[in-house]
Amino acid sequence: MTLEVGVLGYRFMGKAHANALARLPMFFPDAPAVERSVLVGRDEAALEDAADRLGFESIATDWEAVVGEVDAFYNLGPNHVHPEPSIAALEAGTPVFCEKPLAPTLEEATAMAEAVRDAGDDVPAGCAFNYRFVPAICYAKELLEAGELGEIHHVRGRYLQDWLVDPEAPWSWRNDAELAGSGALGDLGSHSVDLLRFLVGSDDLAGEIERVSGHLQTFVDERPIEETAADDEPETRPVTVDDAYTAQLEFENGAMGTLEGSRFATGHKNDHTVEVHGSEGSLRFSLERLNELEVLRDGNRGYETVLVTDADDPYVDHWWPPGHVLGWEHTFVHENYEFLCAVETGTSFAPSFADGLAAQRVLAAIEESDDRGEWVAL
Ligand code: SOE
Repeated sequence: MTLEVGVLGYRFMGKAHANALARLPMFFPDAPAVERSVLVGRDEAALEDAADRLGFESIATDWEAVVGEVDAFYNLGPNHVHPEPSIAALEAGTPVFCEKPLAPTLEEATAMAEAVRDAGDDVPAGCAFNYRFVPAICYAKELLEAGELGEIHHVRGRYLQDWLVDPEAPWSWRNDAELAGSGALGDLGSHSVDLLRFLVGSDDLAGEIERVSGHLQTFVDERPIEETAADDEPETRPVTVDDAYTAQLEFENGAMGTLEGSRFATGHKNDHTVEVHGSEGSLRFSLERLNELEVLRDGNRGYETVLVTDADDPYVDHWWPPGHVLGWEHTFVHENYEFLCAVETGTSFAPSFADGLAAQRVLAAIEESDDRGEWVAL
C-alpha cells in the first residue's frame, strides 16, 4: 500500500521533509511506499514551482479539502497555522506530523493534544523534534538509561544562532507574538527542552522538570519589512517576542538544569549543545559536530570522543560505512521513517503531541516566570 501524504508548507521545513521522503526508498527499503501527493499553500504560482521542485503530484490552496483525503498530513507551516489544520486532520482520523513548537500558546497545544486523544490510539500524531534522531543522541540515551553516568546532577541545553544580530535583518513571522507565540524560546528552546526530557526525563534519571526561573530579552524591537528594506525610510514592524532567553530548571529528582538560547550569539550559526553531569560520568553533544559524542565514564580522567558511525549505531547501517559521517538533513530521514512506519501500523510515534505539549508547558512557565520575576512550578 502506498501512503499518500499531504504537506502544508513548502519553504525551509517543506524542503527538509520532502528531501527526507525522497531519500526513504533508496536508503530505507523497508519503509512504507510514500507518494508526495499534494502540496498545500496559499500562493498558487509559488506552489506550482515548489511542487515541481519538491516532487509533489498536485497542489491545493485549501487545507480543509486535503486533511481528510490523505493517509498522513504534514503541518510544516508557521506556528500559528499548526492548531486548526492539525485538529481538523485528527478529527478526520488522519495521522499528523507537525513541526515544532507544537503551537504558539499552551492553550492551543493542549487542544491539539486533546484532539489526538479523541482520535484514538491508532492515529499517530508526531511533533517533529528531529534532534532525537541524531545517532549520537540515541547513543547518549542508551548510556544514560544503562546507568553509565549514575545519578544525574546537572543538565545544560544551549542553542545559539546569530541570524538576527543585524538590526536591519528583515521582520518575519518568527518576530511576532501572534504568529509565533514566542521567539528564540519557542523556536530553539523547544528543541532543548524536548532533548533534555528525551535524555534524562525518565523516573530513574532526572524525572520531569518541576519548576523554572526564566528571563527573556528582546534586543531589537522593530525591524524593516523585506519589501521596503531597500527604501531610504523602510517601513518597519514591531518585534513582539524574545530574541534570547535563559532559564534555570529544577527536576523531580533534584537535578539542576540550565537553558540558554539566542538569535544574537554573534558567530554561532546553529550551535545546539547538550551537556549532562552525573555521579559516574558526563557527556557532551554539539550539533556542529553531530557525529560525535564526548563521554567521560569508568573513572577516566578525561572525556573520550566517540565517533558514532558504527554499523550497530542507530540508523547508521542504512547509510554508509563507519566514519562516512551524516548531516543535519539525515535526522529528518530518520524521523520520517519512524513516523511513516507508525502510520502504516497504526501505532504510536514519539515525540508525540503529548511530548510537544510537555515542552510547551515548560516554555509557558518560563514566560510566566519572566513576567512575574519569580520561580514558577509546572
Ligand atoms: C531556526 O532558524 C531553525 O530553523 C529552527 O526553526 C529549526 O527547528 C532548527 O532545527 C534550525 O533553526
